[in-house]
Amino acid sequence: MKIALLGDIHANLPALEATLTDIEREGCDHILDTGDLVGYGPFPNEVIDLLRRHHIRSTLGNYDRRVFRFGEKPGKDRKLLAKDPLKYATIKWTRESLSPKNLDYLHALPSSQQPIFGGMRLLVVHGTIDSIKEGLRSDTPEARLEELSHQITGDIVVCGHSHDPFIRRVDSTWFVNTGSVGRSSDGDYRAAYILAEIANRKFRGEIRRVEYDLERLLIGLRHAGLPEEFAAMFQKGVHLSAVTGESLEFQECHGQA
Ligand SMILES: [Mn+2]
Repeated sequence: MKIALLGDIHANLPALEATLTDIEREGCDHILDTGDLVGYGPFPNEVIDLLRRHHIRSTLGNYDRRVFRFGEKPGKDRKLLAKDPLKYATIKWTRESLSPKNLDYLHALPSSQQPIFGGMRLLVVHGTIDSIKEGLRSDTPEARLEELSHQITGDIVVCGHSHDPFIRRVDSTWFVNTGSVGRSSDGDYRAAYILAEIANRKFRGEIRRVEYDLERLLIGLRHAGLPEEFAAMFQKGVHLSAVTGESLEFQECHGQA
């Protein structure tokens, strides 16, 4: 049985479309999503519509949650604006752009899923069972994974959030991070997902990277009037702080000259 494990799409429609084409070519039986459907990208409605059309089972991510909570507590929103104006900009824009139907869809996403495939129990979360915002990485100490493995009953933990794809095994538990379909941060703009095979209680996984139409994404960003830093982030495949750090550095150098 082939299963595609993906997540952190972040409203990047061209990346999701290219990934689904690759998944179809591989002939997957199921697709599971670790969440963060929206945030930063200019296609939140299109991404949710496509996921729904393909009956992809999504999990709640921290951006999904922040978007539907936006406006609930004005003090919290003001705090976000002061601390992280770019994050605030994308949350506000996404909230205002989403159709009521798709906002309801985000609201109804489960914070975890526990499907069983080929006799193996999966636990799908955005971060970890402890926190939606805990990002497991390829270099997360093994002791932390061990600790988490003792808290669960599953055979395979499928997570996202860190945008750092990996497949690791600690004792008898597999930890799989899907990486990010829409907003990779390892310097390679391409989409990432995991192609998994489960048979006779055996798991095998492969990290896939998929090219997509970056230009179409950049045009979408411009049309939406989203901050220019987002375009640089997607284009370079880096974390947002890397491009804002760069532009600050540039301004400083410029100032001195
Ligand atoms: Mn996240």
